[in-house]
Amino acid sequence: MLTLYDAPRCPYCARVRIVLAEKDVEVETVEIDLSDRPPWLYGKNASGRVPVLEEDGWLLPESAVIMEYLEERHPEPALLPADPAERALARLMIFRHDGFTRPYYALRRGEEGAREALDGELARLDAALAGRRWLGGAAYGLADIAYVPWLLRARESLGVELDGYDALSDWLARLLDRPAVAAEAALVAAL
Ligand SMILES: N[C@@H](CCC(=O)N[C@@H](CS)C(=O)NCC(=O)O)C(=O)O
Repeated sequence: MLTLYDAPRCPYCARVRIVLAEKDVEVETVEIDLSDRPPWLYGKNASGRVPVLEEDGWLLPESAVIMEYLEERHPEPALLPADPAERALARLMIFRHDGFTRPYYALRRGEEGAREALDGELARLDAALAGRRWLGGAAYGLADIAYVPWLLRARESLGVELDGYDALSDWLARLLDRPAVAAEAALVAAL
């Protein structure tokens, strides 16, 4: 049995929640209060951060690594392309996610210039999606899941509208057709 140390408001945890739901993997969830983290969490992950996945005492932190682990452990349905070159490009998108998340957190902190920087990143994603249907290539997968938690939160709690970013808006609409992503959107709306 898998256990996920989880926090509803955490977008990194959302990545793992979405992958688990897509793969229909049974999981026990332990909700962590991020404003009052239990000391034992540091025994699961020295940084005290969530998400952490646990399987029979074996522990795995870091959302990007957890997503890859789940992809290999539960290969169906596939969330990475079969072709090695396409897989590498999907992984590159995930590897570079902080180009997007850095201005998102700067905007949350109210830093000057953050909105412009985030707009630049939205435009970059929009341009990428004008040329392909999904961030990782021809099929939905881990690259989309790696980004969508921040898009949902930017819309819901930072008032970031996607008007004017047509390809990005269409991508988000396609994502919201997926029950796993729609469930995350509902969770974000209830935060
Ligand atoms: N690189 C980590 C980041 C995880 C992370 O920053 N989680 C936040 C919640 S969204 C956290 O636990 N923050 C507590 C802290 O920074 O002390 C991952 O991808 O899993």
